[in-house]
Amino acid sequence: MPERVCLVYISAGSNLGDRRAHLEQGLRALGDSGVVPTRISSVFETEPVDAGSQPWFLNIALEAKTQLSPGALLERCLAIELEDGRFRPYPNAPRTLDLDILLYGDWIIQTPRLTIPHPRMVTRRFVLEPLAEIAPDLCHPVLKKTIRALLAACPDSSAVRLYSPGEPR
Ligand code: PH2
Ligand code: MG
Ligand code: MG
Repeated sequence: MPERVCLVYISAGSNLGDRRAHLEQGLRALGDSGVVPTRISSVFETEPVDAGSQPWFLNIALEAKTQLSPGALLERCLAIELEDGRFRPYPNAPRTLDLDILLYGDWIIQTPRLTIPHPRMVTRRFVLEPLAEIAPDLCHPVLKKTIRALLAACPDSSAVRLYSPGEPR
């Protein structure tokens, strides 16, 4: 375990069951695992991207402090998804909870199991909008652009809007 505390950014999503409760359970479980949220975005309701015909998602982004190594953080995220009841019948199936590591400090990691920065974060509005709300001036360590600039240049036109429960779509 690295001795230094690292600031990490995680995208969380849910499009199955009580979506909001799954996101809240994810936040609680991360905190209990030593991944302490320092900033949490609003909840956004988002159109599915690259996932066929599926229910819409709730997505958030969070900033957290942790002493877990990148590999240990990945294992914790996967374990929390499972503990929350995630079941993977086929790739990109609807999910109760998905926790994706976007950034780990300014580290650049490429292993068979883990690529950081997350390779698809800059092409997905459902990731960039919540992230820009909590960290607009954060710099992408490979592209050397801020999250604000990446969002402004994002070609993804899928719908991403603030979630207000009860409102008709
Ligand atoms: N996650 C995916 C694929 N597509 N679309 C939205 N709107 N939100 C997601 O979290 C999402 C997705 C793969 O993990
Ligand atoms: Mg994902
Ligand atoms: Mg995932």
